Amino acid sequence: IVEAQLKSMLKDEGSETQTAVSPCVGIIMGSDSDLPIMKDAAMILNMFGVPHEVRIVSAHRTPEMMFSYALSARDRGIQIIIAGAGGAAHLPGMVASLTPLPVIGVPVRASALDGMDSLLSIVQMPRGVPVATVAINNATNAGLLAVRMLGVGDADLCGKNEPVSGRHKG
Ligand code: RP5
Repeated sequence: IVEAQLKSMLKDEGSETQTAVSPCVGIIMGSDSDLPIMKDAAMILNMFGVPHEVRIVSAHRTPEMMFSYALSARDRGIQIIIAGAGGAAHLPGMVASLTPLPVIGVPVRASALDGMDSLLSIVQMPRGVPVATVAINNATNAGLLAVRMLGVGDADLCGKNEPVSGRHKG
C-alpha cells in the first residue's frame, strides 16, 4: 500500500520513484506521513534527472530495515542519502552512524512542538557523526544540496544548478 501511495503521490507531483536506472540518491523517511514534505526532494532530483529511490524506513518502527538500508546503500550505488523524520527524529543520525555516505537530514514538522523537536533531534549530532541539516520542512533544499554534491564530480550537472543570485562566475 505504501509503495502504491508513494508512486501515486509522486506521479501527481510530476515525479516518481525511478527504478529503470540505478539510483544514486536514496530518499528515506520515517513514515508515509512525511511524504507530503519529502516529495519535494524527489521533485528536485527529477527536475535535474538524478536517479533516485524513495523508501519508508523508520529508526523506531523498522530498525532492522534501517540497519540493512544504511549498510547496503553504498554497495548498491547510492552516493547520498536524504533522510526525513519528525518528532524524535533519529533516522538521519542513525543512518549517518552506519554509512560513510553523506546524509542530509530534513526535520519534518510532525508534532505539537512545531518542528523544533525534529530540528534539534537532527541537527544536534555528536562530533564524528555528521548530518547536513536543512530547515524545517525544506526538502527542496535537501534535493538541491544533493544535486550540488553530485555536481562536484559532474560538470554538466553543476552547470545546471546555478545559484539563485546569478552571481556565480564559473
Ligand atoms: C516519525 O514520526 C516520522 O518520521 C513522522 O514524522 C512521525 C509521525 O509518524 P506517524 O505517526 O505519522 O506515522 O517517526
